[in-house]
Amino acid sequence: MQPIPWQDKPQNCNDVMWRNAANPIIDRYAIPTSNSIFNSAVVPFEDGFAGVFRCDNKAVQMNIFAGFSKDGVHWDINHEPISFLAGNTEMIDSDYKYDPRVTFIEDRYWITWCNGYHGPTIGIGYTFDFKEFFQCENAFLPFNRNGVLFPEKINGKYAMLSRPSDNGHTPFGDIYISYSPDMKYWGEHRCVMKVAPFTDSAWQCTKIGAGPIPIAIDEGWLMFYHGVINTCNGFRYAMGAAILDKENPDKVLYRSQPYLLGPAAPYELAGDVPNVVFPCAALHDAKEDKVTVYYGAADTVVAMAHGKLSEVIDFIKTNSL
Ligand code: BMA
Repeated sequence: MQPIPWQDKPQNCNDVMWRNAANPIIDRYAIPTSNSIFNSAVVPFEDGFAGVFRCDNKAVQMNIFAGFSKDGVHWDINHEPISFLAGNTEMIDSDYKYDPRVTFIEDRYWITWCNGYHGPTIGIGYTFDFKEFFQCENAFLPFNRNGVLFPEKINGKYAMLSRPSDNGHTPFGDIYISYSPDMKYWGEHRCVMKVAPFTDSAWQCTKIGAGPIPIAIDEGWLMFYHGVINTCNGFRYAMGAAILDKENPDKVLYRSQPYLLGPAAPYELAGDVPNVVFPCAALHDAKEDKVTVYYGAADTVVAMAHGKLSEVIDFIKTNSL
């Protein structure tokens, strides 16, 4: 397996997570049709990496595209969007696709995304090779966003985080978990985590949503997520993290009171939607004690942030809400 993309912490940096100096690693115009490429997901694949990328075109239509990389930093993104064959159901409508997540479970790569079906809900698909893709039943009724699968079955069932929402820019939102025996029928919906009180942790007081696929650690599941505050100039999206119980992930063990990464770099502060840090994927190496998060910046480009796994976990525990 390829080493995960990494850069050591700059000497003058006191933060737990730091930005890659080459950010943004994917430019908004990286394919001929794109207006912006952001909120995208990557996984180890063959002798490098593969990913599913949100590329909005210049008509500002949202769709997802496959891409490949040897080192996780330099990406070749297909110029045509993913076209799906019927998976575990007849072909279902998809007015748009955005904010993909990807994980390998058992024998294939599963993809979830925000699927346009009479409004946003959670679409599911799979691929074995990132060439041929299959679309399954939507997981939930509209409206829902931020569907994020766990990378393995929990108590014998597939598990997915999601964030019930509205048809617009949703001024609310908590994280729920649902279970499925077969990736088709979802139930046993439980609340995982709600927004924080304004006076305790204002950056996550308006809405929260799961980010990358949760990472299995000794303490439970490490879940990076985005938190939003509604300011006089609109929403501001930052990244925090929580640790969920391994067997019962609707139980939150720790949750970061301060954010781990907030909009501060120029490419996070300015773009099509200013002040957005939106994590959708993470690569980790437990032996090397490394985690690299991929995030969309200002709804325009893709960037990376790095941290020592043990330091991130320590930070969440010692700065827990
Ligand atoms: C959310 C989604 C994300 C986007 C964010 C900030 O509702 O649309 O794709 O990054 O808003 O605009």
